[in-house]
Amino acid sequence: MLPQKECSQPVGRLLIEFSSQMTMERVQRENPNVTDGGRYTPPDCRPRWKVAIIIPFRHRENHLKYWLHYLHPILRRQRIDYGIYIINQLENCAYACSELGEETFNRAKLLNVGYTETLKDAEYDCFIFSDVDLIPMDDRNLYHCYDQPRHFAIAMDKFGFRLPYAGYFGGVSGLSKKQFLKINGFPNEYWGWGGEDDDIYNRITLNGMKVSRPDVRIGRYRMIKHERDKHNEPNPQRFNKIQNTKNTMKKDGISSLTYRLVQVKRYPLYTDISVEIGKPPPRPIKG
Ligand code: UDH
Ligand code: MN
Repeated sequence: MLPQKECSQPVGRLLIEFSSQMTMERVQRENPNVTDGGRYTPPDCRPRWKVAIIIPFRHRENHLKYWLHYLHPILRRQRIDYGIYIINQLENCAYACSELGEETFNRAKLLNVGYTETLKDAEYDCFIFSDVDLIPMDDRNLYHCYDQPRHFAIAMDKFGFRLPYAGYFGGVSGLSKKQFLKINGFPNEYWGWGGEDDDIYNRITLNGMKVSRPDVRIGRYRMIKHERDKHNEPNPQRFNKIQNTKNTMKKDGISSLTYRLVQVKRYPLYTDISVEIGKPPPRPIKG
């Protein structure tokens, strides 16, 4: 079995831009060797890892086109054995189907769902969790797993191509199955924007692991510019919650995950896993 390094044939720094119009037809035309559901296995070598790439998702169809346009060729050059999955947060239509009735977004819970559901599809042993709007600017940033949990998106344009703080673990990260289970997966109780990535970072260090990162010249990313989404407002509880990871991580995680699978749909370049994940508990009323 050849190690991944010898398989991969990266070209280095890439030109990433979002000004040209992108269509799914074009992306499909340009990626004929991707098989149904967004799967690819390199024909010429046997990679060490089988990688599920998991994207938390709601109403970002335009970003997804660019993501697929850039990532499929990169992953192919990297000789990754992979499948692409978007985990789409849907609402329970028995109660509210309108845009207005939509519940708060929950990124980390969707990622837990992704872990569980992709394992039903194939025997993945490596899970890469990527925001839909983040594109690597260098294909030497290899999308597989490492000895320690990996943080890939260390130098994003929106943070001036630097790590915003030492414990930052947001954007794109990757854990082997073993590493993921060791930290009981991700928290399910972070509703709205922020904090969940810091909680995951805490889980990693509290369990005696440390984060591995690429060289800062290689871990560069562009984020597609966007406004804050509706129903993903900053979570005011996040500062308190990340102080408590030590107490919460054993009960809140992959071991306590509940959701309702609505549908799994295989498209040519990705698999759509649509789920209902509920809503935040009612805030206690202070008297
Ligand atoms: N996501 C969705 N739909 C949503 C919310 C989030 O798909 O409604 C996913 C998506 O994969 C996204 C990720 O969750 O990339 C993270 O959310 P985000 O992109 O909103 O996070 P970011 O840190 O948010 O980029 C910063 C808010 C930007 C406000 C800037 C105003 N100028
Ligand atoms: Mn974003």
